[in-house]
Amino acid sequence: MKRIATTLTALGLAVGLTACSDKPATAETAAAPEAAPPVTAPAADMAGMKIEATAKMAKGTGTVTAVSADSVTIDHTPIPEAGWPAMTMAFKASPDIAKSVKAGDKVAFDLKLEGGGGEITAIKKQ
Ligand SMILES: [Cu+2]
Repeated sequence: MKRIATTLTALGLAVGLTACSDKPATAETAAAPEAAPPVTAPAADMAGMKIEATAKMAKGTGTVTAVSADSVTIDHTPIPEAGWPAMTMAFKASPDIAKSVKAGDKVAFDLKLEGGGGEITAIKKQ
């Protein structure tokens, strides 16, 4: 009840000020409190985007520096989809993909982003 009284007082002041200054500011002032609640909506959307991002695909290019049975290490250029700068890192890869490249190969690859890393789903020598 006290809050309502305060609000009414504030509105009264706003109307009073508007009447004096003769500006159409009242509409904006009155609209502001109504516009505030939806601010939570974008936050919820962001949470949804994060979940989506964990299963996101990305493309990259770089030079293979090492290969193991189930990983390919690539000195890659920046990958904006993952928010990564250029760096050398090991990616998970199926044996078939790992077998198809060797250290020194310049490659273009598709990544399935997961956690802080990624799995190479396709790789092609350039
Ligand atoms: Cu990286």
